[in-house]
Amino acid sequence: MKFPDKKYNMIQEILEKTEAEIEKMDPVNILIAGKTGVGKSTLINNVFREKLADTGIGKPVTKHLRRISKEGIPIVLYDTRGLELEESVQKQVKGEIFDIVAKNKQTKEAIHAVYYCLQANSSRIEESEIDLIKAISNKLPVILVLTQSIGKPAEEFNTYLENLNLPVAAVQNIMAEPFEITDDYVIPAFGLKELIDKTLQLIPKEAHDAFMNAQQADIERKAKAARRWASRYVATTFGVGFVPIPFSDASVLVPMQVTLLAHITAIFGISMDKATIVSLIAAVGGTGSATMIGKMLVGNALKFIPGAGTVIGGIISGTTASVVTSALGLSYIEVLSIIATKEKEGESIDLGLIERLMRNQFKKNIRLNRKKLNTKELEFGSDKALNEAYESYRNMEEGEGLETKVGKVKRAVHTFIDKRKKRH
Ligand SMILES: Nc1nc2c(ncn2[C@@H]2O[C@H](COP(=O)(O)OP(=O)(O)O)[C@@H](O)[C@H]2O)c(=O)[nH]1
Ligand SMILES: [Mg+2]
Repeated sequence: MKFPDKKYNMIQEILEKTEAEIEKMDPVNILIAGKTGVGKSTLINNVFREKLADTGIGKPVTKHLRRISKEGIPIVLYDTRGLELEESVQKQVKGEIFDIVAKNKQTKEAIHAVYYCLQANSSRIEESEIDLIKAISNKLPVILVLTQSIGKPAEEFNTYLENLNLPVAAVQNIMAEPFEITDDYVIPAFGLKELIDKTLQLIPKEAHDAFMNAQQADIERKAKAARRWASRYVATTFGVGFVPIPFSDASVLVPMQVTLLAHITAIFGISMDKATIVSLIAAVGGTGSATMIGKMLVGNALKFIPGAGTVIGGIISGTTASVVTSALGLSYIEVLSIIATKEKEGESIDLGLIERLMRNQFKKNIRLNRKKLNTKELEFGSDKALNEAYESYRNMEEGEGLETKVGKVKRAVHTFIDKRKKRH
């Protein structure tokens, strides 16, 4: 393991390692088929990060197929067009789909699954489309995605489809974006988490990490995947073989923590810039050299452990190291979940609040892990922990709002008083 020197820049290292990890991932490749206007782009923009249909690089690979990708997101999407046109064009599209499936087979761009989109308020589908669905299903797992699903019409269409007995792998009704019927009657979005679940069941295991990174419809699931990996990493790193180290050498923990944070960022999949990482690390360890960050992290952690008997004679045991590191990982995942949720909803993130939240969660998780370690092996929190983190962030936001409101009122009152004074 590389021993970090004083100039070691933890943040840069985390960013570089994360990028390298994502580049190393084999992308997940999905074909999205369906007539123009059914909701393919809306689906893509809501299931995957960064509004991929709008912001991704779309390259026409054939006349009717567009390959969509974006740097830093390990996914390749193939979007079709022209299926609504006359039969001769439909035949071309069909031919192009099969060509690309055959061409990419056995390569890194082999298509893993197909979302075949049909509008759920249709009454029937044409023979040619039925043939196409059957033909693709022979080669690849197809999920029939029934878009813009609304109540009864969708139910009737589902019954009609069931009777057709198509050889598809799964069917999923969705509403990718809230649908406004009137100003005060809105059908909320639904079905995307289920679509994520069904997709994960159909694509190969090797593509799971990439898919998890790219999707944004199920943030809890991202957090779970990250926790599962982190818990294994901490257990193997600080398990039986861990040699106790002197506190003054706490910086030897830094490379492990960099690996932890970089891998979490990579499997979580988040569009995060340097400023955010700086805030998160600064919150728990400062931004100085590795030696300093290492000591601060451990030092801060020890402060939060009531009656810490762990640094006997200035030695950090495997237990202490794993408490500190797992608390770091857990807090990081909780905060990433909040950042990802805000990002998905297009809301801004307050870095100051994020920093405070990271510190609070770290404190909380140190205590939690310590208690758990006394009784059984290290266990990572549940969705309850995640919900609590959301709750604290929301409270913090509201708290801020209240303060500024109070401030405004105060200022207004003073101005009023000042004016009156002047008048008299
Ligand atoms: N509210 C809402 N509108 C949708 C949804 N899906 C599609 N639409 C509407 O249908 C139009 C066409 O969808 P689009 O995604 O562009 O279809 P594409 O041609 O298959 O890519 C959009 O402009 C939306 O107005 C949805 O889930 N919710
Ligand atoms: Mg489109």
